Amino acid sequence: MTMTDPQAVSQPVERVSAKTRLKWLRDMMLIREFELRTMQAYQEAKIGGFCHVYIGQEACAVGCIAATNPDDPVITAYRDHGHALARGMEARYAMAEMFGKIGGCAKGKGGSMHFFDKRTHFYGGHAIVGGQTPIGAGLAFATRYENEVLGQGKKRVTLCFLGDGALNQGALHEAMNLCAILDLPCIFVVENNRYSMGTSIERGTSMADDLSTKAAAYGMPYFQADGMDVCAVYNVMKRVVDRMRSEQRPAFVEISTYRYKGHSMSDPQKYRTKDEVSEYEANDPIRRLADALIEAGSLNEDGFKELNQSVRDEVRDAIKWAEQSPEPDPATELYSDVVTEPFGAYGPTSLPEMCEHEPGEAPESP
Ligand SMILES: Cc1ncc(C[n+]2csc(CCOP(=O)(O)OP(=O)(O)O)c2C)c(N)n1
Repeated sequence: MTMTDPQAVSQPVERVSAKTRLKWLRDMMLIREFELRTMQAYQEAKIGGFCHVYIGQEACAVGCIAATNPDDPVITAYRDHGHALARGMEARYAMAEMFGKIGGCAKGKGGSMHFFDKRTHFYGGHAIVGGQTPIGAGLAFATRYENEVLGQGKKRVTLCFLGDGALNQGALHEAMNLCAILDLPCIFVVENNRYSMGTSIERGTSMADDLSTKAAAYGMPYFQADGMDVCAVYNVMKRVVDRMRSEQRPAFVEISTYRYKGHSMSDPQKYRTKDEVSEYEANDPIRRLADALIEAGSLNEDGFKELNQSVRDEVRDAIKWAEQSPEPDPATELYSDVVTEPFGAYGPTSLPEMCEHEPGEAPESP
């Protein structure tokens, strides 16, 4: 069985309307502007904790998410602002979350790395490298269970984004194995930005020049996309998503991309040269799409400036809203939204024994 699917990657470019591509351009520009202003706010100490920006990788989130239905679950790691915005989270909820304010998507309790928005089926935002992958498998299990056992809902696919650094985490391999043996419709999307903090993929990952081997180990079809081209990402992902929706099994996609900024806000970036960064910046996904639209007569420089102004206004509004949003009140917020054991505080009773009770029927306190 060939793991790569040359057909899927060499098929002619799908026709996407200019209107849709203009929307993708704006979505990418919004993420870029959001991240630039985030960096600024972080430097002004308005944002605390860890903060990882997505600048350079915008085409991955936008192209992939465009290929899904709005109720397909999406989950990712800590570099999550771009995915959340691409999924439709409003910039003000995202920014207020960074500011630790009550108006944030997680009431300011999660911060930059822990965005969450059930309304848009965006399940985070996870800080432990690879930690999101078993949860992605669980989301895929839930959708199949809901469809096939409960007879509710429809066939859905889960998009589980991860960085190349997560390729070497045990949790990912357990998740991939489970998805393979249980036929779970989870698409593992590796955003290969070539670095895991300061470690290059060549130094940290076996078979770095052929990640299809990782998919082959679990019998998953493997696909590749150019992450600096949103249309290319969409074209590959649309086929993968459609195919996995009907086949209801897992797949593995590698998207080649690059982050222009450091790993986090405190990264001196000694592991790469300025020339290397400039080389990727010269192939910028936003400029690339804007140029293609201009060449096709669907956009002109004035239209581009207008788009720029509208995303600036949206992010400025988000910052204002975040600044004005109150701090969470510890008296009410410290103990709310805290998940405890389903039948009360965890005591000496073992969980399997507790699970024998019908839901809602609490056992005697131990
Ligand atoms: C289990 C675990 N080990 C180490 C870390 C520290 N850490 C945070 S981010 C990171 C690098 C991950 O790189 P990658 O998966 O390539 O994602 P990227 O930052 O490139 O998006 C590491 C090692 C962590 N958060 N969790």
